[in-house]
Amino acid sequence: MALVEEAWATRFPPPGQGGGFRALRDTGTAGRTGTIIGGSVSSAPRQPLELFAIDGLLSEEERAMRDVVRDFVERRIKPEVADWFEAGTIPARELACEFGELGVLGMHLEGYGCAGTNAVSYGLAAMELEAGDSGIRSLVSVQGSLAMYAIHAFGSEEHKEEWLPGMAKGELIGCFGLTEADFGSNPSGMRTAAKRDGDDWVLDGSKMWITNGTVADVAIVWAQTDDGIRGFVVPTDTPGFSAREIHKKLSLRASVTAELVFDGVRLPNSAMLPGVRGLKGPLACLNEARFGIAYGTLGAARDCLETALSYAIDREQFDKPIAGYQMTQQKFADMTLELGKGMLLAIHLGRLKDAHAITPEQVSLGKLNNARESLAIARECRSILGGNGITLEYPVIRHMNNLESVFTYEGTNEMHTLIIGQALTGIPAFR
Ligand code: TGC
Ligand code: FAD
Repeated sequence: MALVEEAWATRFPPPGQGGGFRALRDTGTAGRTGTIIGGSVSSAPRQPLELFAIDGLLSEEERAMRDVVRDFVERRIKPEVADWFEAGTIPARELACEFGELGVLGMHLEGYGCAGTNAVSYGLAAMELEAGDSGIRSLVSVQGSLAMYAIHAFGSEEHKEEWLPGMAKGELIGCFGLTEADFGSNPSGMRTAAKRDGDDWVLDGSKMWITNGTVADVAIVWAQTDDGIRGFVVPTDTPGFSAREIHKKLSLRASVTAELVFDGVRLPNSAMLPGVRGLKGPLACLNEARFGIAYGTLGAARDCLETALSYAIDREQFDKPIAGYQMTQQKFADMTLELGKGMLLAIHLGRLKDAHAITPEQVSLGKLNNARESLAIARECRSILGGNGITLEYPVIRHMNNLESVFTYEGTNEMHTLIIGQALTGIPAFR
């Protein structure tokens, strides 16, 4: 059983039935309702999210799962990721298998070898992975939330049995091709097309900026057909399929990004995802990944903030720690507020998702706010590290550069602003 699954299987009582706040109250750590714990502000440094007592909002099993992933990231990712980033390469296959053992690939999906956790646990895992590196979280979220989710939600039983168990183990890697060079924010204009030829489909076109593209065994490709946009399950060894890695990136360097080309790729009728037609298919997959990003970005921001805090406490200028200056403390207080508010929003969205009550607009609130604020936190932390802030000796500029991609992918800041604008006014302003 994968580690995450084991933690989940422990099945501690959910909040309100012995876990969460009630457990804290019963053990006397939360004080009585209406009382304020302690009479003064502690002079011992505290971590930002501790100030918000976030752990009290999580069940024991959610905390246990988060800690399993955090431990893996500390041991396996953090010691190596700066070198991967500098080299612009990752051991993707090796990592995928390790993530499979950990149980985080498609962890919120039910059956077919997936762990079947709740949405909050999935979000917390994304957060811990992105505290390592956004590129590492991307590997996992493209696999689970985009490629596996598309098959799980819209695939035939044969698709699910053929692909999902191997993908959950990390033995098979997936990618998700929606964006094209000329159609990013507006995927409805895509030119990649699948045409009928007898019983087969023939796929022609290309996709751009595809995470995991050159290491994938299977690509979920969205294409125009006579019947509107449809999704296709494309084994990457099919003749006519090729992938070319995109180099010279200054962001998401510990991630594989590729262009996919389809040159007369012949596919059987059964390659089409039968469960959805139209742009709502890929957009439904994006809801899953955007939800994970609302949590994930906070992991990168938390790592920046913790790094900057410890740096500022140690670093002396004018004979005292730079953390002792009011302007630095204002920066830390403001960043902690944004991190904590982002976390409260993410947990709220997670609870809505677990209650099957979340809407796409609400996912946009999380993606927009948390990507934007995490990027702002990373930039501020970079300045606190001074000259040291520009080297890979510290994780901050790596997170900062990565978050530039995260700000853009899965819907840019502007697209999510317009989604929220449409929800508020009823007027679409995309065109
Ligand atoms: P529009 O006319 O609004 O909608 C078309 C159909 O889709 C439905 N719909 C949704 N369904 C599910 N979830 C959503 N979030 C949905 N949003 C819309 C809608 O109801 C309609 O259904 P129907 O039945 O009427 O046909 O479509 P539009 O062409 O006006 O586009 C709207 C817009 C701009 C919001 C959309 O195109 C968009 O979100 N653009 C951004 C594209 C984007 O996010 N691309 C991401 C590519 S994948 C990626 O970046 C992976 S990064 C790696 C990683 O994740 O780590
Ligand atoms: P454009 O759409 O050209 O946007 C450029 C600018 O114009 C943005 O600021 C945008 O907000 C603004 N703009 C566009 N339209 C409007 C408007 N109507 N109103 C106001 N402003 C507007 N895609 C996939 O399908 N699969 C993947 O796995 C994947 N992985 C990625 C990995 C990385 C590292 C990156 C960088 C991208 C990835 N993408 C992937 C693509 C990503 O989703 C797109 O880059 C993103 O959707 C934006 O599209 P674009 O780059 O074409 O920018």
